[in-house]
Amino acid sequence: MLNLDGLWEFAWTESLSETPRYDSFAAVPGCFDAAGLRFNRRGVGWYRRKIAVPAGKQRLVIGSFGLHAAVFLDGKKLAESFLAWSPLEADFTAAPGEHELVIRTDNFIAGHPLFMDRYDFYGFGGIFDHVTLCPVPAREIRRLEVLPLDHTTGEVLLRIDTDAPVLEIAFDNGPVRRFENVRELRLQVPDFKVWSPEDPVLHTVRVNERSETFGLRTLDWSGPRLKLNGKEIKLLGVNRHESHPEFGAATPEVLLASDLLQIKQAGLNFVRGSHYPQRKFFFDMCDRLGLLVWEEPLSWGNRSEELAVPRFLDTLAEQLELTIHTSFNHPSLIIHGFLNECASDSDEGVRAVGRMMEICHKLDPTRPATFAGNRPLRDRCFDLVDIVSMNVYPGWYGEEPLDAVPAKLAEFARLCPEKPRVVSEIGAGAIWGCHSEEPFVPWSEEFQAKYTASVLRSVMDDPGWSGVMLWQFCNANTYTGTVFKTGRPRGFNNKGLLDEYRRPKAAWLALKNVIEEWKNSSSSK
Ligand code: ADA
Repeated sequence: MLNLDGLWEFAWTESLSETPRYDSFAAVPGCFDAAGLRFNRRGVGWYRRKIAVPAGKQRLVIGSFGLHAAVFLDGKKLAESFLAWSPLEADFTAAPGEHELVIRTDNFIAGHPLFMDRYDFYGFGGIFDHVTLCPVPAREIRRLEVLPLDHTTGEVLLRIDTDAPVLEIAFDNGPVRRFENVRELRLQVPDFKVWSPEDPVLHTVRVNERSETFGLRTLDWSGPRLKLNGKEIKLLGVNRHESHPEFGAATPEVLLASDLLQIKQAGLNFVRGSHYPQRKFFFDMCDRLGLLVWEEPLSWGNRSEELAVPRFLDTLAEQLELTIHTSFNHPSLIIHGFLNECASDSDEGVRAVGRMMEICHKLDPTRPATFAGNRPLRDRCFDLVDIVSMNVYPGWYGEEPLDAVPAKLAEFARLCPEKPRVVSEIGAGAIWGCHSEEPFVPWSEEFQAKYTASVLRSVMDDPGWSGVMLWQFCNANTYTGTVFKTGRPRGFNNKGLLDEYRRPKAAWLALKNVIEEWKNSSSSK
């Protein structure tokens, strides 16, 4: 595989129809509108370079991009996608030798099928992840999915999409076994070890030229509590955006790794990738750290009118399918999500959630699926989902005082008692460095710290909750123009437990202390 990251020629135009003049340079991966010359601007970033193409079929892959991308070889369009934050693949054959490669990305919101201008996170432009080129074998293994069936016996189901008549299969460094004309196989992983957050052991399986890493672990959501490897688990985690003031959504891997390490080291076991697909590096890191993940396609607060638009729904369904297939073998991925805070109290909501649930169940029977809803008392979709997920902000939005948080959470925990329930979002804003004395005022670090501790204690002490995902890990770029009750000072959603430069606020320390106390008290019981 050839990695094409590095220095590319760059052009900027205000519209898709203008001819680019490559009078500049840009780093790949990189956002073009996060900082510097084109900060906050909407337009088209053209990336150009020469590549040496070998003989035979090739596949160019862009790991992640925003918001719309197209790939051109010698001026001919090979592929185009609106599935922002997902990988984009372009297959081609060309005469061996040097060719001109252009990746055109734009961050226009108008006309985008999935991204709307009122979303509470910034729609960055650029190439967010690696660009690679690799040869495609004639009878390639197009897809190799490992479904862990039983963590006590090590049994897995392999689903293989290929035209190859003969399959040579090996686990880890074990012996190669030969199979003919099979597409699904139940096999026993030799010398298997179970994957868990405490002991995240990975296995590999190779089928012909393709190798996949996976973990042996099972999930059970048939009763009121979520179980991992047969044991009840409480998910304690954060929501996280791919966001940084300088790098935008193209967060460097060193930063991504440090974010995930901080989450793990704080004693948390969960991260929700809000509100779009996550990069491979993110998952590789979570697999190895033993962090559990919720992933979802791009969507946010969609109203019933939007849920009735075929282009919106079809594109969402397409991205959900791609996301499930792309992340399938990562053991850290335990929940498929979609349609954050959609109009789940409407007919359109019921139809849209029903359609997405069908996709999840069809493609992946091994994981539960859900959407994060924000209208728990009038939701009409709870019957459809595997886990009931609630985004609730008592004591922040609305009239309740901070002290009302435990009672409100206890009330929500009683909804849908037959299914596992999680608080998929909850949080309060704070400006880093803004302090107050008791009684704590909103926006101070102390108010947020008290809020966070109260939320965590309420969820940990209540067997009705299978988990909580605090909103949010760190401050994230959004729009200053967004009108919300309590505003978005400085163009950031300031509910981060850390600020946008990952400087901890008092709430981060409070969180670590509460978790420590909880772990000590549970181990002494
Ligand atoms: C919602 C939404 C988040 C964020 C949050 C907030 O729950 O899902 O993306 O906007 O509200 O900060 O108000």
